[in-house]
Amino acid sequence: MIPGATPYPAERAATYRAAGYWRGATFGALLRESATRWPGNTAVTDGHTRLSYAQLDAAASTAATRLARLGIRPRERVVLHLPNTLPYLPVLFGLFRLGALPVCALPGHRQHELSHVLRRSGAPALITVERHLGVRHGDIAREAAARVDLPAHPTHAEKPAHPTVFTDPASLYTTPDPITPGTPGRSRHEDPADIAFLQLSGGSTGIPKLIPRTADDYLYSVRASNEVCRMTDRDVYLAVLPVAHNFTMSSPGILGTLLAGGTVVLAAAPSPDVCFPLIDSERVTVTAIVPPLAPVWLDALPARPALSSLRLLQVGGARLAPEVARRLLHRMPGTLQQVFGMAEGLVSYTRLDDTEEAIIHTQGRPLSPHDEIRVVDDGDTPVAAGISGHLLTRGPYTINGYFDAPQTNATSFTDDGFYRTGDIVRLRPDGAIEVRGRSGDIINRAGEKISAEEVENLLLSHPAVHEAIVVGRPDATRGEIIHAFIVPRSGVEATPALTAQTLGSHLTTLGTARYKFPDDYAFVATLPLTAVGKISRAQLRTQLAALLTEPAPQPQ
Ligand code: OOB
Repeated sequence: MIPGATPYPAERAATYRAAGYWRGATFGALLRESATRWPGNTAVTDGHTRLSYAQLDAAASTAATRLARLGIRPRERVVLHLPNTLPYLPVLFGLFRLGALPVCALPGHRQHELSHVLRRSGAPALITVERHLGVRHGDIAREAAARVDLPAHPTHAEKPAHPTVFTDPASLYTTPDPITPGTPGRSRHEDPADIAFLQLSGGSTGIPKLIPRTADDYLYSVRASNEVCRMTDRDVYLAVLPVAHNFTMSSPGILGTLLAGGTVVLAAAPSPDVCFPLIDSERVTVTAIVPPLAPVWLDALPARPALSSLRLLQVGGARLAPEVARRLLHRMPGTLQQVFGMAEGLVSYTRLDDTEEAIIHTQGRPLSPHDEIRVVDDGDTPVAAGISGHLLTRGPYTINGYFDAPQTNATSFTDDGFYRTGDIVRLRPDGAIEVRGRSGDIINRAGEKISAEEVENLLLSHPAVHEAIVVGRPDATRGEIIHAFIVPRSGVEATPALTAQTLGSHLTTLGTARYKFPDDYAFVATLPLTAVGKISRAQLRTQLAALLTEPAPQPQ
């Protein structure tokens, strides 16, 4: 196994193989098999250009060959920082076929996040586009790469000192390649039991953590998701959220669609004016959104028979208010499905034939009969049935450790291998999960997971900031927004030296993803402390709640 990854214990691995969950298939082989069964079906389109399965298969092999010629080697990590555009799939599968490990960065990531991810993964290369929707991704990536030093190579003195940035992903597969014909669908470098790629977590320790997934575990979750969602070769899946995200990638997402022989449609943006015409013109049957998009889509809902092809609308990534769920169920065509998942593994779905009550009020049941669920109190003791507690889980597609992070792993996993999800849940007698909140200092802003500590560290790097504490504040549309409490250095007044604007510019200079910027600031003289002298986020949240419920001062 690739160093830095924590393998599944042998006994559990044997159980998952015996149960037929882990079948020894690889990502490269998945695409080859679908291309053999459905060569002429459209595999992927952005609404303009189409690639059939045969074309996508050939494009992936061409990309694998070109990437190898560019110096990428099996087992090397390559950061993929691509928006939802056509090249995503040929490049992703090209890397799989080469036996290199894609590291799926989110399109919203900027210099700060990308440099961390490059450093942590040891990736010698990053693939992005020069520009997309007005953002200069190429510049961002080059700046990120310049911040990262690659270890000197013992024999190749001419090896680059920093990761290499590629900004023309389409050129990796668009013109025919003489070496391509005959390229095997499954490369000899792809090992189904070893790490095939890395996803990123929102992170609670200040840096995005790398989540190593094997083809065995991931493809099992995709196959099982296809069963739950009843995917067939007639399905058309609209990728609204970034393809890099676990929800879009695998629940059942683009991989489930490709496994079933269906068509993936890539949306350039999640807005109704982009997505609704695509749903109608491509006859989309399944799509997935985050809760904050639900009211936006509902408000824009045109008269029927528009969107009439939709049979399944999935909502997940953050808490869906029951009232919004009810409106979706009654006003959107097709069935509503709540999806509670995490890039670390566990995915829970409401089933297509669940009662209306369960679909509105629960986050469904775990995907696999072998998903082990524990709900425990602060001391790791299981709580009584029906009581809320911390959700711990392990199973056939949940990781056993973050990549190369022994310290984090010591606290994020129990001694017997359960992952501490950080979610507070209640288990109903019917086995359904109700997500009540989070225990960690993660802010869930419109489905984006933001580490309070990470934003605090960024704010603290401003010379005029003495202390910075960031908490989530309830918000009607986005679930939570980011509220920062700032203690200026003595002698520095909040204005003009330190304002929301100067801190915003500071975060921009650092290259921070926009979604991590605080929505609101409070400049204060001191912060409340806990009994042991730690800054009390809990107390700040209470202060904030009191502040928000107080009537606004009336003008005299
Ligand atoms: C998905 O994955 P991540 O890794 O971005 O975030 C995981 C966390 C969960 O631990 C939970 O706190 C929250 O996001 N979450 C939900 C939720 N779905 C995710 N909280 C309440 N209700 C839900 N339905 O977000 C993800 C991965 C695969 C499928 C779907 C979502």
